[in-house]
Amino acid sequence: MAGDYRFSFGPWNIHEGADPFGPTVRPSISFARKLKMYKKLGFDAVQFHDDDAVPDMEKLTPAKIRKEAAAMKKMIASEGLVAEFVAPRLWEHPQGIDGGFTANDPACRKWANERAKRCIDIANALDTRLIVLWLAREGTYIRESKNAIEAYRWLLESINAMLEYDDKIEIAIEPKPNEPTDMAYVPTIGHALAMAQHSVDPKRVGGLIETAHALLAGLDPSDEMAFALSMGKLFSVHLNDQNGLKFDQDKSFGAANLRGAFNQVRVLELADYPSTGRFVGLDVKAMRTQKADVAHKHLANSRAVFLRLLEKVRTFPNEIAQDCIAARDYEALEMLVLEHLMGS
Ligand code: XUL
Ligand code: MN
Repeated sequence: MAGDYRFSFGPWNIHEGADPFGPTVRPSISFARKLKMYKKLGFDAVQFHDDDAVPDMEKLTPAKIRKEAAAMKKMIASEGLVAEFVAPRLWEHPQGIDGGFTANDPACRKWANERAKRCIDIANALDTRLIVLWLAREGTYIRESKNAIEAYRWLLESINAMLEYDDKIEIAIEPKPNEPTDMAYVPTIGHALAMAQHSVDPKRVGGLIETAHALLAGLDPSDEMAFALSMGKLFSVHLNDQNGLKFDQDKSFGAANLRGAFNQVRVLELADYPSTGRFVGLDVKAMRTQKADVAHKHLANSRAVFLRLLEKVRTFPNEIAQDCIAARDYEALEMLVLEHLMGS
């Protein structure tokens, strides 16, 4: 029972297992084969980086990029899938080495703004209005290397340029406090939504909240979601999990903190998230130890955990909870939650 929730993931979520300390451990799976896995795993939409949709786009003219993106649209449609969003992948290109939108070199900033326009062209061809900005290298390794005031202004100018390039697109900023940079700009949803309000079209700028990113910022993911939901600004989520303050783990949803996962499902349900028409995105990685033929289980498992927790949310004894709240007996409420999660 999926409720009315619809799920998405990105092709990078089925991967070869390389990490900073070791090479790949599984063979690559072609994009066409990955697409065939989506429906079987219970997913309806594909999250794209611009160059997932149009590989080698830097070598192509804008017209050719649009043509290849249109071919990709046909390919996903033939599998019964839609595109959820497109995100400009600035962080792998040499010109994005110091960040793109906030690079000190004006030539790099120009490149990033042009690339963002091509990303919008791709989104149009894929028939999605949503652009995700994960601001990977927009930040610093050492604080003195940039003027942060100037950098935030450049970032806003880039967001405005995107909104002005296309009056239909929506931008979801995906905050993350660190990694790959030491200190990232826009580390929380509060920063993202403050920028949104200062843009030329605030209603078209919102956020995508990833569980692990909120945890890395020392914040509660469900409250981060609630903050955006209270303003109608939660444009997507990246559910996953994170075991404490370390590298961005992208563990399966609920794997480290099942109660935390319950609260994320609860807040989405409280806001009737499916009625917004938005997708529940997952951003999960298989463990490096996983063998190739079972390196997709983390996706189906994360979705299954979401649906089990949805059942827990929907069967939660709300009346008893209200009595506990009225009596301000939060110890009783705590036990009620734990008993409910453990089952009888
Ligand atoms: C990085 C991350 C990205 C974005 C998409 O931490 O989460 O995969 O979600 O660019
Ligand atoms: Mn993510």
